[in-house]
Amino acid sequence: MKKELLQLFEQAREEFKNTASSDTKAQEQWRSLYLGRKGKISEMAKHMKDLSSAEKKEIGKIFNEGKKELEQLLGGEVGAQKEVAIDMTIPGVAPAIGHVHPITQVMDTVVELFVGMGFDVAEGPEVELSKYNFDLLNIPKDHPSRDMWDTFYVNHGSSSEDVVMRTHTSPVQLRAMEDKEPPVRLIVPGRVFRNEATDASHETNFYQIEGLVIDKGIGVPDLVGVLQAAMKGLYGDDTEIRLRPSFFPFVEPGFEIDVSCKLWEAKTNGKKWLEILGAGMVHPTVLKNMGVDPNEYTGFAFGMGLDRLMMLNHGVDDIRLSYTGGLPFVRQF
Ligand code: FA5
Repeated sequence: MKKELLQLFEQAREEFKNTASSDTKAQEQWRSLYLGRKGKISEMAKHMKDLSSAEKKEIGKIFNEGKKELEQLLGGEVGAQKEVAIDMTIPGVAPAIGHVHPITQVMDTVVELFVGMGFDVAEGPEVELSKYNFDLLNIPKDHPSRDMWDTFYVNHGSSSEDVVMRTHTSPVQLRAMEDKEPPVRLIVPGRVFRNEATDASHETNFYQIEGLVIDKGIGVPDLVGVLQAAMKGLYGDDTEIRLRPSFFPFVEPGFEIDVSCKLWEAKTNGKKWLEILGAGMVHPTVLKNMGVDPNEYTGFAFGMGLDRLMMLNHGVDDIRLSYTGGLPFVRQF
């Protein structure tokens, strides 16, 4: 068998020499004839089992060395890999799987927190009628308070109604109440748009989460209690909030609410307060526009900037990074 094996290797070498290196088809035929699974070398290997153990040792060595040499003729590793390439037991290459964007992560956490306090989730359209974005929220046309929101108007042809990219999530308060009766506890996450100059903390496209609670006997302490619980849930038990008087046409009284937590203090070298939301008691006119009797029911509402929460959570110092679509940014979270 030794002689036959050596002859076979010699024959394979000779034949390979006569194959042009550019003729890949001929090379593949040669590989299949000698090195293939049913090739001449594999066939001869089947007779190894009939040999004595001393012969097996000697012939096995010649066999392995010869086979390796032939594989190297094909380009060493490349030749060897051709056999490996059909090994069905090799684990596949795992496809790259993305993950949830950091702003969506914050949104999910906040929604979960409020759902835990008994709130339902509502949604509304991003392209909105001016009626919901402004009029029903006690912001009449031509009233200076409309200028608080730099609005993108949508050119939509024939209809006489103004159509806007919603400037806040507040219009969903009105939409949601079209088919609801108090008591309600709603949370509205969503994307909003403003035609404003961008900087490190302002984008033209950003995310808010709206809250609306209407019931009998609701007052400012309820607003404070719910928001304090939410902020403690997000940033720990030693988190504080503070209310500053502010004006929003759809609430009375209205507040800006700042949060103070260890995370923010550490990030800003001791700066205490970060503004994150607007809030207040729902204005009686807005309650009427919802079909709710303001003499019977009262309520509170708030609108929180989710981008700012994400920036606080991760120490991101420029909001614009969130919207670059850049993988180096997104992969950090
Ligand atoms: C509003 O949008 C009101 N609708 C909030 C509200 C709801 C008040 C219900 C009362 C009752 P404001 O314009 O302040 O308010 O925006 C709310 C939050 O959105 C801000 O505190 C801030 O966190 C965030 N925000 C506002 N403008 C931008 C911007 N350009 N880029 C990123 N975040 C912003």
